[in-house]
Amino acid sequence: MQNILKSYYFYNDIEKVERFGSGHINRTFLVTTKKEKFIVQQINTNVFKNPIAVMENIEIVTDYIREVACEDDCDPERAALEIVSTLEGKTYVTWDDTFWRCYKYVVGARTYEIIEHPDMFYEVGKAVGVFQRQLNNFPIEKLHITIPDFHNTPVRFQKFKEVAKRDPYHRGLDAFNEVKFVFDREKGMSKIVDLIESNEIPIRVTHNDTKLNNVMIDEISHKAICFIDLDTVMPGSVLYDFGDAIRVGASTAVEDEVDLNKVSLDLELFAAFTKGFLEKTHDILTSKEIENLVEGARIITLECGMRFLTDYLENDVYFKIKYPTHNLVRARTQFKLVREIEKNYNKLEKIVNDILDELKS
Ligand code: ADP
Ligand code: GN1
Ligand code: MG
Repeated sequence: MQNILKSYYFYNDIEKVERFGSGHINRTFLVTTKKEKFIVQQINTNVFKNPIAVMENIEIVTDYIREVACEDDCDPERAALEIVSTLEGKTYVTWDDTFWRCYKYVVGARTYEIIEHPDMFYEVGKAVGVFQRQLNNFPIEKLHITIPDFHNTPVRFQKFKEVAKRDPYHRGLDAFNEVKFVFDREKGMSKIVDLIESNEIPIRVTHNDTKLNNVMIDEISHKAICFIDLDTVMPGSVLYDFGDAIRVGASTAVEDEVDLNKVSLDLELFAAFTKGFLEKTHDILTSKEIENLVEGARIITLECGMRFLTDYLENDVYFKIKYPTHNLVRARTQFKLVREIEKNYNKLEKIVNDILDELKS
């Protein structure tokens, strides 16, 4: 770690280094100096096989947001994540086989694991919409595909099926109900991929990981400042960005809640987010995209649960865990939410349509 930190101009001013955040992928440290704070991260190269491509994507997207796309309601100082270059002027630093980077800490803001008030989620909805708006004219061909088929749900299902059949760690019996839950929903899993392939919905620049703890929220105003964790910015479908934010933010419990009675989908939160999101995007999205927002939430929640379950069956090689059944617990909460979305499907679609009618009137 010393060797990494020595690559940065603030090395001699460092007062404290501590582990930080609750992301499932990277190793994150908060570095406090006399004057400023920084986030120093070891990129997970098991997940990101080409970290240089990841950094190139982040650099061009954040530069674009700051320089081209920051509208009047956006503070250019905090509009986008800011990479801190090394003394040699590089966006990353390597040591042995490890790969590191540094960001400025977004001042006066923090992340949340659970929404505390509908107004807060309305602001997050606006932030997902603003992100989409800001990158609407971004030259998408400049982006690297850093994880192929990241949100290709049928491809994820094939992987799940193969692992479930092989059951290499004999965990399948403990997860019998969850494995069945996924198999029962094979039909319909390819809806978004099919819409993309038939050109019925467009490919856009998307974040692909819009869960709540990837958005910085102002500590005083509770407005959403900017998205962080831009590792998965890639060409994709806006349906996943909408859906992934709903998956976490409209849930009444945290992603790894053990007591499933506490896990449900809060329709008021869904409405608050959707209102903010559509206010910013209704004029740029196609009607086919808007028609499929609820399906986007259902599919991404199912996909995420299936990914947790696959990882459980594979003995936890992808997501960080705190105890042996952590991934199984996470899969269960996701499947409870899928059931909730299925149960309330018509109500959710009505919420979307009512908001749209209001915006158009
Ligand atoms: P992971 O890919 O592991 O989720 P993240 O980039 O999301 O990694 O970082 C983990 C956590 O660290 C975030 O949820 C957030 O709380 C915090 N964090 C990351 N970057 C910043 C930043 N620039 N400013 C403030 N906090 C940050
Ligand atoms: C991971 O990195 P983090 O914790 O923000 C994962 C997402 C999942 C999410 C589930 C690169 O996000 O795809 O939806 O966990 N990121 C990657 O909480 O796989
Ligand atoms: Mg994260």
